[in-house]
Amino acid sequence: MELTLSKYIAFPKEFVWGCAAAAYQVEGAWNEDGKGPSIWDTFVHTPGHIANSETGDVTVDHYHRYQEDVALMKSLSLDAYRFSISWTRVLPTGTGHVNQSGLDFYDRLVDELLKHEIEPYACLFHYDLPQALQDQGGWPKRETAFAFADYAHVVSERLSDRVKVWMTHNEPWVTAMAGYGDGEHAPGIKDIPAAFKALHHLLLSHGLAAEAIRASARQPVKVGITLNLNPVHPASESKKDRDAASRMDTVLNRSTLDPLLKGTTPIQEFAIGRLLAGSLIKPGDMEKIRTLDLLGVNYYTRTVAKYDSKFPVVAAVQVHPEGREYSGMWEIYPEGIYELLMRIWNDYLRPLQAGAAPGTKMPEIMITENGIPVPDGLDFDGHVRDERRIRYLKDHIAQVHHAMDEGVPVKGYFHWSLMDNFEWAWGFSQRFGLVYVDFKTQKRTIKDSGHWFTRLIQEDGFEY
Ligand code: GCO
Repeated sequence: MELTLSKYIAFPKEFVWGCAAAAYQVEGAWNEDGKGPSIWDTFVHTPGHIANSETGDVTVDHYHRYQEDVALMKSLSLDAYRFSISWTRVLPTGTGHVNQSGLDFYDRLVDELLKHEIEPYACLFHYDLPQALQDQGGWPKRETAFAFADYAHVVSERLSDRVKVWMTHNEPWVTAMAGYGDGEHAPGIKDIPAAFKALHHLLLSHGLAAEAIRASARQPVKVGITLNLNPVHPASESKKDRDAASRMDTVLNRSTLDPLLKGTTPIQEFAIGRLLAGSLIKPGDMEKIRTLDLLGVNYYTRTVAKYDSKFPVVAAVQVHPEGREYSGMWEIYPEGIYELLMRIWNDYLRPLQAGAAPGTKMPEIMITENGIPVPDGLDFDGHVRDERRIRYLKDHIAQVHHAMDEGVPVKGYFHWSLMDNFEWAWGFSQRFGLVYVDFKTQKRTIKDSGHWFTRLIQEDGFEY
């Protein structure tokens, strides 16, 4: 009989435990109180883009129910809440006229969080570009980066007396590649050169916004970014597949990590990059991009890559190995979060430990998203017995702890997500919350995983 000795996994008292969400996915009120249309409002109102033609018009109505939701966060004992700000609620056309009612909502939300001793982590951008700016070219256009910096200034001026931690972007790679590359996300454009231009301008806008936030901040602030990162494994040990995995890693991971943490870009390793680099990257851009107080890592799964010449740029395709466990969207691969943290530490952060050159101070590192979509439901007694999510949490948080044991200074973990919400092209079909939402009645019910997460936070650890 195999004896599996359980062990207690303990975290430092100052470790930050939180949940993450995003404006378009939870707020609703898509056209209320002066808010302008974003590309997601346009995208979901165009038939064929979203499963079951669902929209975020109302979603979980956080705009009106934020006090109830903050009380839920308190009951979960969260230390922090990572939310995003809707650019068009603040600047309806992206530039110019400031909608004070929009800023007032975020004022109220921040005050409610602080009243409940929950630290606000404000993310300025989570996919929802103002439609008016997309009409002028969107992220493939360099001017958009400067408009973003102006937006950052407006928000920082209003909130930075209370908000100490700022993320400029959520997953710039997804914004660029899913929005302008494969078109799965808004604005639904399929143009690979445009996607690479968008990625560079998104990273440049991070640097410009960081300057703007710091310039208008009314107290010392941390400015970070959150990146979607996956360890990439070859589908076989063949040279073709190993080379395919290396190319996939360059496009998926190094395309954001290198500029932000090394001040270089690997895109010239590809023909498309060599074609674009000269006109796209202006003198001084890479220095502007290389500024980071906090690196947020969004981890869900690994990528298994197989050589396939049919696929442009990387000549590789993601495959899904047999015999593995899958959730509603991905392979479940807990060791991947350990592998990823070790890679970031060894390849990017530890070399900065000395903090030699200006602007190369080693940033803090946090897990800013991790979670699993499973088809939860209410049992007869009103409970949501989401054991799979509890197992996912235990396995992944144990791997984070393993990386910390190996010296990686992880400072926090944010679960994706607080509540079930609108999962982009998947509509409401994928539930990620620690809190179950009946989308018809808006009734919130804390799932068993939410109760487990609360005990973890209160006890700073768990039996594994
Ligand atoms: C992302 C986003 C979230 C998603 C979550 C689950 O990583 O795509 O940050 O908006 O909802 O990751 O897919």
